[in-house]
Amino acid sequence: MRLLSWLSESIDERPNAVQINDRGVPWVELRRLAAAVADDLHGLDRVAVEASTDLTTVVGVAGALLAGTAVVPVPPDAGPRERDHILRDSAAEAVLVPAHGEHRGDDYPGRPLIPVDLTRRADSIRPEPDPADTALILYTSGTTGAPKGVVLSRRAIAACLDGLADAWDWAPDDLLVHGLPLFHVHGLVLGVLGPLRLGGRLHHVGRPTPERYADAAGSLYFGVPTIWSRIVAAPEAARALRSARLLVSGSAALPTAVGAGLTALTGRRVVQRYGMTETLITVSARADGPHQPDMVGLPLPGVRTRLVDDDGAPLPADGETMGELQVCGPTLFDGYLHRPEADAASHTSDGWFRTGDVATIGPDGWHRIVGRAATDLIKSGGYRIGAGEVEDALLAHPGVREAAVVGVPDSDLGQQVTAYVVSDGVTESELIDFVARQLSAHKRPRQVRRVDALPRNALGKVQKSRLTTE
Ligand code: MCA
Ligand code: AMP
Repeated sequence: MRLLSWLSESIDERPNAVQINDRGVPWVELRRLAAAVADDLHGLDRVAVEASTDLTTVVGVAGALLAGTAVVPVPPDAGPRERDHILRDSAAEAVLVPAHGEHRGDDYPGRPLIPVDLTRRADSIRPEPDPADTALILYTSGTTGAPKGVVLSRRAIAACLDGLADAWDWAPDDLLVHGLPLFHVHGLVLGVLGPLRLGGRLHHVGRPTPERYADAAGSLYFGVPTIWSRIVAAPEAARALRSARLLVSGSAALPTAVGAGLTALTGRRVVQRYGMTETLITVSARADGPHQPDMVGLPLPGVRTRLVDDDGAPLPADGETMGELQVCGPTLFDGYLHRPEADAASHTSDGWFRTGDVATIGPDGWHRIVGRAATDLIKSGGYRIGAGEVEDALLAHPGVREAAVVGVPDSDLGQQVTAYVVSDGVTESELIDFVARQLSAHKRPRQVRRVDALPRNALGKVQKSRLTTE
């Protein structure tokens, strides 16, 4: 079966079947627009895509995948530091950009720009690439250093989407609504490639405000907990979601009160699912199955999970014992680009992926995610942010002598990026803007606190736990 089977075969002429912000096209049109991009890319192995929230991103990604060219999404607001790293590390041969966008040629020095032109169409049909070929290289943060490229095969994406179609009864009569960024798994793989493979209609509302979710009248909604929490705080908008079939939450822990509040206002329970960039979605509750608040569900078809202690010894699935969650199965990535040592560190000798998440598994197989083992990976608004990358960006400022970044609990974002700095002659807002200009804006500290010195142990290592407690 083709990766984008619905798009490749669709004769569906309904208007606005795929709508991003205010611009929509029927499926047949999208197929012809993507075929024109595929013609332009013929022979390229890897192309970067400026992943703005725009129809051109969907057309560009679809065109590349039809052509068998691997896609490297670039966050549209990535500053020069982050963008240069992604382009250099991925060795993308060209960049797909909106034909009439506001990007500047010097944002992508040394790379040919290929415009995605929504006035061009083609009818070419090409053979389906090998399922083992790379579909996406997604850049994601580790605890230290620059983001790593996560290599995802066409086969892994197909396995993930088919598993979710089964779990959620996702079908061609669904209207999927969301407002997620198009450069991560949630918004791009589930939120765009999902409809391109499984059919239905897609309405991306742009910014995910409660009012826009309410007005879209979808049957299936995706959101991160921050979005659901803002919807609960807007009861009128929440009530409009009563007509939806399924509300799905993921990317971070859904607070119990938010899930309960949403159910009270909509009459709909919230299905949770769990995954990572490296593993895609591995565990989910079912649309037609039992509901357990605070739990993320059962493994998807073909996925196996286990809990281990600090020494890697197996732990019981008794619903109480906490351990590191390890996973294996058809949705897993093919490794980090050029990082054999990171591959080795993240896998066990018998080939399981170490998620770094602490979980319990019940006798009934239901999973509960307790939290992350490492404190240097922050989840803010559903975005994964490496403390080390933000610290490196702060230290590039001449006024900053030392920096330590932590995630502080926050009722809106889950965690808030907070920086402690030893600095001279620079204000809090200057440092926030300095980071926002170098990296994607969501990685900027929301607060910067000046300290005289960072607390360190006898070996000179920063003791981050003392920063937030003292
Ligand atoms: C603010 N902005 C700035 C600055 N401050 N720009 C430059 N300099 C500054 N100092 C801009 C931002 O760029 C943005 O612009 C606007 O102001 C608001 O940004 P922000 O404050 O960050 O928005 P927010 O309200 O805090 O966003 C909340 C959110 C967002 C919408 C929930 O966090 C979000 O979209 N989260 C989704 C993350 C996600 O998809 N994660 C999935 C990872 P502009 O207006 O242009 O936007 S994949 C994953 O986890 C897996 C596999 C899974 O399980 O799903
Ligand atoms: P990312 O690689 O950005 O997709 O982030 C993956 C991480 O998000 C996981 O390792 C978890 O810590 C977290 N995560 C994803 N889904 C959930 C969920 N449903 N509940 C709790 N944490 C989640």
